[in-house]
Amino acid sequence: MNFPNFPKDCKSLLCKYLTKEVFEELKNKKTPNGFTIEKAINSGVKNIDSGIGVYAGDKESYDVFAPLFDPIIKEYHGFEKSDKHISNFNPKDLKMTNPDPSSQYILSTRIRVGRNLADFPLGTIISKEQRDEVEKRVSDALKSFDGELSGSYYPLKGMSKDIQEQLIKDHFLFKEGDRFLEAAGLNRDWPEGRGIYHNDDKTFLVWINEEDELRIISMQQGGDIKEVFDRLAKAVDFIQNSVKFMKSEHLGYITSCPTNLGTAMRASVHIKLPKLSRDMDLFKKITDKNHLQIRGVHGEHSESEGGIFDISNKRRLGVSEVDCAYDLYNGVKELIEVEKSL
Ligand code: ADP
Ligand code: CIR
Repeated sequence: MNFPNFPKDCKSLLCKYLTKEVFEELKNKKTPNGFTIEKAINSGVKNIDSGIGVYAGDKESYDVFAPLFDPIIKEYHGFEKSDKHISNFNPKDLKMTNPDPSSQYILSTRIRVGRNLADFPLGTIISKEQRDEVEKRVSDALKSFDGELSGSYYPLKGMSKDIQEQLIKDHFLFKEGDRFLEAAGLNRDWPEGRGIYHNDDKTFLVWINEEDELRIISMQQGGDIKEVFDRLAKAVDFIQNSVKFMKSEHLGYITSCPTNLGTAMRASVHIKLPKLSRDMDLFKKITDKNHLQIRGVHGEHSESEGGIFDISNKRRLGVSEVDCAYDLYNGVKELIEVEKSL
């Protein structure tokens, strides 16, 4: 592979940090699973509008290709090589009330964590047989849930298009044909090995074999961040009793996209801010100050609709799970106060 040519206006972290020198240093390297720099950068090379543009193939990718991953991790999470990642997923340390008790602004709250299994490569290079094995191990583990979290596993293969589309529209299921994931190798053999587990109320869900092997999700209407967090903490604790997650001392939970390392947690609200969103500079100033990201209402790379935005924590590494939830809480409180004042 030759050094890729990025257009002048390319804003991805890939094109910022993939210098000719870094490329020369990495171009002949391989991880034990055979992951190469060509595979790592393909998504950002094919999608020049990427924000980041790189994916990992296994835990070792983050060491073998460190000259590219390290500066990206530093810029995205503010996490230095010498920093330590310390986890705290203890609900007792999250003390907060609902920031919008009358549900005037917050429509819904969702918190997810990404996880991958310790014994397999990441989805970018996993084989079909390995992916099927992940699906089996995880869906079997989920069968032992009882009470509020008990539910059923619905494989994507065989699901009717109507049901699939409704689940996507209602924000419960991952979308199909994402071009960033496609170029990263994450859509190979679609829909084999993919599926969704959920309880009856759809307040607890697990996506299997999308961008990460597991996305464990807690969500509900309204703005009770703590209730959503507590449910997720309980579920994650339960799942890790039966399956071993991929983890590193330095980078926390290992995920295919470097933006998800560490806690792999994205805590978000769908929030209606019709006045503030007329002044996007002010809106961005508040979200930047509070380490928050703005997404559209159908998730990443989607547009906002009707003044409703998806607001979530941006940092996930070098901060704890409790910190991620506080980032969301503090930011949302300020956004609501400003919206009220306008
Ligand atoms: P992820 O959070 O898993 O990285 P996306 O940004 O693609 O991925 O979002 C996945 C889905 O979750 C989308 O349908 C999105 O609308 C939905 N979602 C995210 N946050 C919320 C929320 N607070 N309330 C309801 N749905 C949400
Ligand atoms: C991009 O670079 O824009 C995509 N590869 C997504 C990056 C971050 N989002 C994610 O991990 N879902």
